[in-house]
Amino acid sequence: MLIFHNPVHNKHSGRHEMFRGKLVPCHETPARLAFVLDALRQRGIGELRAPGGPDMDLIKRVHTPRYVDFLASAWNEWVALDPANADIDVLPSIWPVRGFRHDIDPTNFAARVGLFSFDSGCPLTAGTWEAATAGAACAIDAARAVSQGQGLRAAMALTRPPGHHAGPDFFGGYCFLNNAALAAQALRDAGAQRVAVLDVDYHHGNGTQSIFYDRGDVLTVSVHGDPTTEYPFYLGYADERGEGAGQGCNLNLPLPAGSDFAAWTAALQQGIAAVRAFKADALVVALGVDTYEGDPISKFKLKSADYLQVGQMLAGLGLPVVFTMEGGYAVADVGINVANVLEGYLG
Ligand code: OKP
Ligand code: ZN
Repeated sequence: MLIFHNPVHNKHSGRHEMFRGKLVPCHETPARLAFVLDALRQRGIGELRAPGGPDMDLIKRVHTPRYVDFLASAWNEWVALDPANADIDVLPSIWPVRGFRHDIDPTNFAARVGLFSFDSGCPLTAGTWEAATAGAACAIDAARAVSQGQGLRAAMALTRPPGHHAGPDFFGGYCFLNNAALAAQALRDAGAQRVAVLDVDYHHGNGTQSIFYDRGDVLTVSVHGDPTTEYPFYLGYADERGEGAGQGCNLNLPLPAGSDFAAWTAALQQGIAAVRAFKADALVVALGVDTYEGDPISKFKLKSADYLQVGQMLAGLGLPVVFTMEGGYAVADVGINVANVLEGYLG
Protein backbone atom coordinates (compact mmCIF):
# COMPACT_ATOMS: atom_id res chain seq x y z
CA MET A 1 0.00 0.00 0.00
CA LEU A 2 1.34 3.43 -0.94
CA ILE A 3 1.24 5.90 1.93
CA PHE A 4 1.43 9.53 0.83
CA HIS A 5 2.52 11.29 4.00
CA ASN A 6 2.48 15.05 4.45
CA PRO A 7 6.10 16.13 5.07
CA VAL A 8 5.02 19.62 6.21
CA HIS A 9 2.04 18.69 8.40
CA ASN A 10 3.80 20.11 11.45
CA LYS A 11 3.71 23.62 9.93
CA HIS A 12 0.10 23.55 11.09
CA SER A 13 0.28 23.59 14.86
CA GLY A 14 -2.48 25.49 16.59
CA ARG A 15 -1.89 26.86 20.04
CA HIS A 16 -5.38 27.03 21.52
CA GLU A 17 -9.02 26.28 20.81
CA MET A 18 -12.02 27.84 22.52
CA PHE A 19 -13.69 25.48 24.99
CA ARG A 20 -16.27 26.51 27.59
CA GLY A 21 -15.18 30.11 27.74
CA LYS A 22 -11.47 29.38 27.92
CA LEU A 23 -8.63 28.87 25.48
CA VAL A 24 -7.37 25.32 25.97
CA PRO A 25 -4.48 23.51 24.21
CA CYS A 26 -5.38 22.06 20.81
CA HIS A 27 -6.23 18.35 20.64
CA GLU A 28 -5.22 18.14 17.00
CA THR A 29 -1.41 18.10 17.31
CA PRO A 30 1.59 17.18 15.12
CA ALA A 31 2.44 14.33 17.53
CA ARG A 32 -0.62 12.43 16.28
CA LEU A 33 0.94 11.86 12.90
CA ALA A 34 4.36 11.06 14.31
CA PHE A 35 2.79 8.17 16.23
CA VAL A 36 1.14 6.83 13.07
CA LEU A 37 4.36 7.04 11.08
CA ASP A 38 6.23 5.23 13.86
CA ALA A 39 3.65 2.45 14.04
CA LEU A 40 3.65 1.93 10.27
CA ARG A 41 7.46 1.86 10.13
CA GLN A 42 7.71 -0.53 13.07
CA ARG A 43 5.30 -2.98 11.48
CA GLY A 44 6.58 -2.50 7.95
CA ILE A 45 3.15 -1.49 6.66
CA GLY A 46 3.07 0.45 3.41
CA GLU A 47 5.60 2.26 1.31
CA LEU A 48 6.03 5.91 2.26
CA ARG A 49 5.94 8.56 -0.47
CA ALA A 50 6.02 12.35 -0.43
CA PRO A 51 3.30 14.07 -2.48
CA GLY A 52 3.82 16.21 -5.57
CA GLY A 53 2.53 19.78 -5.78
CA PRO A 54 -1.16 20.46 -5.10
CA ASP A 55 -3.54 20.55 -8.09
CA MET A 56 -5.08 23.96 -7.45
CA ASP A 57 -7.58 23.53 -10.26
CA LEU A 58 -9.03 20.42 -8.62
CA ILE A 59 -9.00 22.08 -5.18
CA LYS A 60 -10.97 25.00 -6.66
CA ARG A 61 -13.59 22.64 -8.11
CA VAL A 62 -14.21 20.93 -4.74
CA HIS A 63 -14.03 24.20 -2.77
CA THR A 64 -15.13 27.61 -4.03
CA PRO A 65 -12.36 29.73 -5.54
CA ARG A 66 -13.37 32.56 -3.20
CA TYR A 67 -12.80 30.34 -0.15
CA VAL A 68 -9.50 28.96 -1.44
CA ASP A 69 -8.24 32.49 -2.14
CA PHE A 70 -9.27 33.52 1.36
CA LEU A 71 -7.35 30.60 2.92
CA ALA A 72 -4.27 31.35 0.83
CA SER A 73 -4.11 34.99 1.96
CA ALA A 74 -5.63 34.86 5.46
CA TRP A 75 -2.40 34.63 7.42
CA ASN A 76 -0.78 37.53 5.60
CA GLU A 77 -3.87 39.67 6.09
CA TRP A 78 -3.83 38.82 9.80
CA VAL A 79 -0.20 39.82 10.25
CA ALA A 80 -0.72 42.97 8.17
CA LEU A 81 -3.25 44.12 10.79
CA ASP A 82 -0.49 44.15 13.40
CA PRO A 83 3.00 42.62 13.23
CA ALA A 84 2.47 41.30 16.78
CA ASN A 85 -0.20 38.97 15.35
CA ALA A 86 2.60 36.78 14.01
CA ASP A 87 2.68 35.14 17.45
CA ILE A 88 -1.10 34.74 17.75
CA ASP A 89 -3.34 32.28 15.88
CA VAL A 90 -6.47 33.39 14.03
CA LEU A 91 -9.65 32.24 15.79
CA PRO A 92 -13.09 33.10 14.43
CA SER A 93 -15.26 35.22 16.69
CA ILE A 94 -18.31 36.28 14.65
CA TRP A 95 -20.53 34.47 12.13
CA PRO A 96 -23.42 35.45 9.84
CA VAL A 97 -26.22 33.21 11.18
CA ARG A 98 -29.83 33.22 9.90
CA GLY A 99 -30.96 36.56 8.56
CA PHE A 100 -27.46 37.93 7.93
CA ARG A 101 -26.10 38.35 4.42
CA HIS A 102 -23.60 35.96 2.87
CA ASP A 103 -23.34 37.72 -0.46
CA ILE A 104 -21.32 40.69 0.82
CA ASP A 105 -17.54 41.10 0.93
CA PRO A 106 -16.64 42.83 4.18
CA THR A 107 -13.09 44.16 4.30
CA ASN A 108 -12.88 43.74 8.08
CA PHE A 109 -10.70 40.68 8.70
CA ALA A 110 -12.75 39.15 11.56
CA ALA A 111 -15.86 39.54 9.43
CA ARG A 112 -14.17 37.76 6.53
CA VAL A 113 -13.02 34.91 8.81
CA GLY A 114 -16.61 34.50 10.02
CA LEU A 115 -17.91 34.17 6.46
CA PHE A 116 -15.61 31.19 5.87
CA SER A 117 -15.77 29.27 9.17
CA PHE A 118 -18.20 27.68 11.60
CA ASP A 119 -16.56 27.28 15.00
CA SER A 120 -14.02 28.75 17.39
CA GLY A 121 -12.14 25.52 17.97
CA CYS A 122 -10.13 25.65 14.76
CA PRO A 123 -7.14 28.00 14.83
CA LEU A 124 -5.65 29.12 11.52
CA THR A 125 -1.88 29.48 11.88
CA ALA A 126 1.16 30.70 9.95
CA GLY A 127 1.65 27.31 8.31
CA THR A 128 -1.94 26.20 7.88
CA TRP A 129 -2.09 26.91 4.15
CA GLU A 130 1.18 25.13 3.41
CA ALA A 131 0.24 22.09 5.52
CA ALA A 132 -3.33 21.89 4.20
CA THR A 133 -2.36 22.15 0.53
CA ALA A 134 0.36 19.51 0.95
CA GLY A 135 -2.25 17.30 2.63
CA ALA A 136 -4.62 17.88 -0.27
CA ALA A 137 -1.82 16.80 -2.60
CA CYS A 138 -1.44 13.57 -0.58
CA ALA A 139 -5.15 12.82 -1.06
CA ILE A 140 -5.11 13.61 -4.78
CA ASP A 141 -1.91 11.63 -5.39
CA ALA A 142 -3.29 8.65 -3.44
CA ALA A 143 -6.45 8.71 -5.60
CA ARG A 144 -4.43 8.88 -8.82
CA ALA A 145 -2.18 6.04 -7.64
CA VAL A 146 -5.07 3.64 -7.04
CA SER A 147 -6.64 4.71 -10.35
CA GLN A 148 -3.55 3.92 -12.39
CA GLY A 149 -2.08 1.04 -10.45
CA GLN A 150 -2.16 -2.41 -11.92
CA GLY A 151 -3.27 -4.45 -8.97
CA LEU A 152 -2.67 -1.56 -6.57
CA ARG A 153 -5.86 -1.59 -4.59
CA ALA A 154 -5.17 0.83 -1.77
CA ALA A 155 -3.36 4.01 -0.87
CA MET A 156 -3.47 6.35 2.07
CA ALA A 157 -3.24 10.10 2.54
CA LEU A 158 -1.47 10.24 5.88
CA THR A 159 -1.91 13.87 6.73
CA ARG A 160 -3.11 16.49 9.11
CA PRO A 161 -4.91 18.82 9.53
CA PRO A 162 -7.87 16.51 8.88
CA GLY A 163 -10.50 17.40 6.28
CA HIS A 164 -13.97 15.95 6.66
CA HIS A 165 -15.57 18.96 8.41
CA ALA A 166 -14.36 21.42 5.73
CA GLY A 167 -17.19 22.32 3.37
CA PRO A 168 -17.38 23.96 -0.04
CA ASP A 169 -16.51 27.34 1.48
CA PHE A 170 -15.81 26.97 5.16
CA PHE A 171 -13.31 25.62 7.68
CA GLY A 172 -14.01 24.25 11.18
CA GLY A 173 -13.56 21.16 13.33
CA TYR A 174 -9.77 21.30 12.80
CA CYS A 175 -10.33 21.00 9.01
CA PHE A 176 -9.49 23.38 6.14
CA LEU A 177 -9.40 21.43 2.87
CA ASN A 178 -11.55 18.32 2.55
CA ASN A 179 -9.04 15.60 1.71
CA ALA A 180 -11.66 12.84 1.42
CA ALA A 181 -13.74 14.93 -1.00
CA LEU A 182 -10.64 15.80 -3.02
CA ALA A 183 -9.75 12.10 -3.25
CA ALA A 184 -13.31 11.26 -4.35
CA GLN A 185 -13.27 13.95 -7.05
CA ALA A 186 -9.82 12.84 -8.21
CA LEU A 187 -11.11 9.25 -8.50
CA ARG A 188 -14.06 10.52 -10.59
CA ASP A 189 -11.73 12.55 -12.80
CA ALA A 190 -9.53 9.47 -13.29
CA GLY A 191 -12.46 7.47 -14.63
CA ALA A 192 -14.44 5.98 -11.74
CA GLN A 193 -18.09 6.51 -12.67
CA ARG A 194 -19.41 6.14 -9.13
CA VAL A 195 -17.45 6.81 -5.96
CA ALA A 196 -18.45 6.19 -2.34
CA VAL A 197 -17.07 7.99 0.69
CA LEU A 198 -17.42 6.01 3.90
CA ASP A 199 -16.67 8.15 6.95
CA VAL A 200 -15.87 6.18 10.11
CA ASP A 201 -14.64 9.09 12.22
CA TYR A 202 -16.55 9.61 15.50
CA HIS A 203 -17.84 12.95 14.21
CA HIS A 204 -20.24 13.39 11.32
CA GLY A 205 -18.47 14.24 8.05
CA ASN A 206 -20.55 17.35 7.51
CA GLY A 207 -18.16 18.95 5.03
CA THR A 208 -18.08 15.94 2.73
CA GLN A 209 -21.85 15.58 2.93
CA SER A 210 -22.35 19.24 1.97
CA ILE A 211 -19.86 19.09 -0.92
CA PHE A 212 -21.66 16.16 -2.58
CA TYR A 213 -25.23 16.63 -1.30
CA ASP A 214 -26.78 17.36 -4.69
CA ARG A 215 -24.70 14.90 -6.71
CA GLY A 216 -25.71 11.42 -7.79
CA ASP A 217 -22.20 10.26 -8.73
CA VAL A 218 -20.77 10.30 -5.20
CA LEU A 219 -22.39 8.44 -2.32
CA THR A 220 -21.58 9.82 1.13
CA VAL A 221 -22.04 7.57 4.18
CA SER A 222 -21.13 8.51 7.74
CA VAL A 223 -21.25 6.46 10.97
CA HIS A 224 -20.96 8.85 13.90
CA GLY A 225 -22.03 10.05 17.33
CA ASP A 226 -25.63 11.29 17.31
CA PRO A 227 -25.49 15.01 16.56
CA THR A 228 -28.28 15.63 19.07
CA THR A 229 -25.50 15.45 21.67
CA GLU A 230 -22.26 15.28 19.63
CA TYR A 231 -20.28 17.74 17.51
CA PRO A 232 -21.00 19.09 14.85
CA PHE A 233 -24.60 19.19 16.19
CA TYR A 234 -26.25 20.95 13.23
CA LEU A 235 -25.91 18.21 10.61
CA GLY A 236 -25.59 14.42 10.53
CA TYR A 237 -29.19 13.29 11.19
CA ALA A 238 -30.68 10.19 9.60
CA ASP A 239 -33.27 12.12 7.57
CA GLU A 240 -30.60 13.87 5.46
CA ARG A 241 -30.75 11.76 2.28
CA GLY A 242 -29.43 14.13 -0.41
CA GLU A 243 -31.26 16.43 -2.79
CA GLY A 244 -31.87 16.84 -6.52
CA ALA A 245 -29.69 14.45 -8.49
CA GLY A 246 -28.20 13.43 -5.13
CA GLN A 247 -31.51 12.26 -3.67
CA GLY A 248 -30.79 8.98 -1.86
CA CYS A 249 -27.02 9.41 -2.17
CA ASN A 250 -26.32 10.47 1.41
CA LEU A 251 -26.65 8.08 4.34
CA ASN A 252 -26.19 9.11 7.96
CA LEU A 253 -25.93 6.41 10.61
CA PRO A 254 -25.90 8.22 13.96
CA LEU A 255 -25.33 6.16 17.12
CA PRO A 256 -25.75 7.19 20.74
CA ALA A 257 -22.68 8.31 22.66
CA GLY A 258 -21.46 5.30 24.63
CA SER A 259 -22.03 2.82 21.78
CA ASP A 260 -19.77 -0.26 21.79
CA PHE A 261 -18.13 -2.16 18.94
CA ALA A 262 -21.14 -4.47 18.42
CA ALA A 263 -23.51 -1.53 17.87
CA TRP A 264 -20.92 0.28 15.78
CA THR A 265 -20.29 -2.80 13.61
CA ALA A 266 -24.01 -3.15 12.89
CA ALA A 267 -24.06 0.44 11.62
CA LEU A 268 -20.88 -0.03 9.60
CA GLN A 269 -22.40 -3.12 7.93
CA GLN A 270 -25.40 -1.00 6.92
CA GLY A 271 -23.01 1.55 5.46
CA ILE A 272 -21.08 -1.15 3.62
CA ALA A 273 -24.34 -2.57 2.23
CA ALA A 274 -25.23 0.93 0.95
CA VAL A 275 -21.86 1.22 -0.80
CA ARG A 276 -22.50 -2.18 -2.46
CA ALA A 277 -26.03 -1.24 -3.49
CA PHE A 278 -24.69 2.00 -5.01
CA LYS A 279 -22.36 -0.10 -7.19
CA ALA A 280 -19.42 2.14 -6.44
CA ASP A 281 -16.29 1.71 -8.59
CA ALA A 282 -14.00 3.11 -5.92
CA LEU A 283 -14.07 3.91 -2.23
CA VAL A 284 -12.72 6.66 -0.01
CA VAL A 285 -12.53 5.85 3.70
CA ALA A 286 -12.41 8.92 5.92
CA LEU A 287 -10.46 7.17 8.66
CA GLY A 288 -10.83 8.71 12.07
CA VAL A 289 -9.89 6.54 15.03
CA ASP A 290 -11.54 8.78 17.61
CA THR A 291 -14.10 5.97 17.98
CA TYR A 292 -11.47 4.48 20.35
CA GLU A 293 -12.46 3.92 23.99
CA GLY A 294 -9.53 6.05 25.16
CA ASP A 295 -10.29 9.08 23.01
CA PRO A 296 -10.41 12.23 25.15
CA ILE A 297 -13.12 14.05 23.14
CA SER A 298 -15.32 11.19 21.89
CA LYS A 299 -17.63 8.59 23.40
CA PHE A 300 -17.63 5.29 21.52
CA LYS A 301 -15.99 2.22 23.02
CA LEU A 302 -13.86 0.59 20.32
CA LYS A 303 -10.75 -1.26 21.51
CA SER A 304 -7.43 -1.34 19.66
CA ALA A 305 -7.91 -4.95 18.53
CA ASP A 306 -11.31 -4.05 17.02
CA TYR A 307 -9.60 -1.95 14.34
CA LEU A 308 -8.16 -5.12 12.77
CA GLN A 309 -11.75 -6.22 12.11
CA VAL A 310 -12.66 -2.78 10.80
CA GLY A 311 -9.96 -3.17 8.18
CA GLN A 312 -11.17 -6.66 7.28
CA MET A 313 -14.77 -5.49 6.88
CA LEU A 314 -13.68 -2.67 4.57
CA ALA A 315 -11.54 -5.05 2.50
CA GLY A 316 -14.65 -7.21 1.98
CA LEU A 317 -15.98 -4.58 -0.43
CA GLY A 318 -13.18 -5.49 -2.86
CA LEU A 319 -12.90 -1.93 -4.16
CA PRO A 320 -9.90 0.29 -4.90
CA VAL A 321 -9.64 2.42 -1.77
CA VAL A 322 -8.11 5.67 -0.60
CA PHE A 323 -7.85 6.14 3.16
CA THR A 324 -7.63 9.71 4.42
CA MET A 325 -6.46 10.39 7.96
CA GLU A 326 -9.12 12.18 10.00
CA GLY A 327 -9.52 12.30 13.81
CA GLY A 328 -8.07 10.35 16.74
CA TYR A 329 -6.82 12.22 19.80
CA ALA A 330 -5.64 9.52 22.21
CA VAL A 331 -2.28 10.49 20.82
CA ALA A 332 -0.14 7.56 22.00
CA ASP A 333 -2.65 4.99 20.66
CA VAL A 334 -3.55 6.63 17.34
CA GLY A 335 -0.64 4.88 15.61
CA ILE A 336 -1.61 1.41 16.86
CA ASN A 337 -5.24 1.93 15.88
CA VAL A 338 -4.53 3.22 12.37
CA ALA A 339 -1.91 0.51 11.76
CA ASN A 340 -4.46 -2.09 12.90
CA VAL A 341 -7.03 -0.88 10.33
CA LEU A 342 -4.46 -1.08 7.55
CA GLU A 343 -3.13 -4.45 8.71
CA GLY A 344 -6.67 -5.81 8.89
CA TYR A 345 -7.39 -4.41 5.45
CA LEU A 346 -4.26 -5.95 3.91
CA GLY A 347 -5.11 -9.30 5.52
C1 OKP B 1 -12.56 16.78 14.33
B1 OKP B 1 -12.59 15.39 13.73
C2 OKP B 1 -15.00 23.50 20.01
C3 OKP B 1 -14.70 22.09 20.43
C4 OKP B 1 -15.23 21.18 19.39
C5 OKP B 1 -14.30 19.94 17.67
C6 OKP B 1 -14.11 18.49 17.35
C7 OKP B 1 -13.59 18.33 15.97
C8 OKP B 1 -13.31 16.91 15.64
N1 OKP B 1 -14.76 24.42 21.04
N2 OKP B 1 -14.36 20.18 19.06
O1 OKP B 1 -13.86 14.95 13.32
O2 OKP B 1 -11.98 14.37 14.54
ZN1 ZN C 1 -13.63 13.19 14.73
